[in-house]
Amino acid sequence: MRRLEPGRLVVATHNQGKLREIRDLLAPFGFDTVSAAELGLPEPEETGATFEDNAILKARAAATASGSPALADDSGLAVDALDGAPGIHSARWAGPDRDFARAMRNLEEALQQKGATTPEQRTARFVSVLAIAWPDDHVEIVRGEVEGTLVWPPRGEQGFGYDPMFLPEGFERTFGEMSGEEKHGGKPGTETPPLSHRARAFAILVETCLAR
Ligand code: ITT
Repeated sequence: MRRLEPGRLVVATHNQGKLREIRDLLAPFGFDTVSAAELGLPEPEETGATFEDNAILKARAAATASGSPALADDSGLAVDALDGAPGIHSARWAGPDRDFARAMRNLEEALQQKGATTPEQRTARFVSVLAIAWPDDHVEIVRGEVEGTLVWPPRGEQGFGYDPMFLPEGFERTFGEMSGEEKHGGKPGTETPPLSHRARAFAILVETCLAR
């Protein structure tokens, strides 16, 4: 595994919710972060067949265009009753104007069509694959997942995307009802384990690429 040296790090995302979370997670490490959106980099087309493919594609595009290391996140919600959908197409379900109220309604409709009404029939997991790419094309990737069930109606105004529908296993509040801190769970180095898919992936990244 290659260590990420202090300095400028491009956060290769155009999603404000993700950017906020990644900046929170990176805060203790002292990088000089700038997002792909802030640099005016184009959004690469996500043509990969897996979260890994798409994370690498986004990180490489930003590292090549900026000349700095870049961190990308490809993530999504995999619903068991829907054979893993929306999965890598989670953002697309929200349409071009990124309307997640609509995406959640579509998801609920798809669950109703499958007759998925009990919590046992409504299991899902959030997946986050983080990729760091360097301008010389070297890449490191890690993956984090969190299991839960989908509730209806959506609950809470915090977080982003599908958070108001996602009740993580062992909790009584949806990600939409949690502060950023709660959704991340314990910080690396503390006794509380990380909670969200992104925080879990990040904890592995800390061990492999960021540990001093
Ligand atoms: P970038 O590619 O620019 O990073 P994007 O929104 O297109 O932004 P993805 O292709 O990885 O990102 O799509 C992931 C979608 O999955 C995202 O738009 C959310 O709808 C959903 N998602 C991922 N992580 C989530 C989280 O922590 N909470 C709620 N929804 C999440």
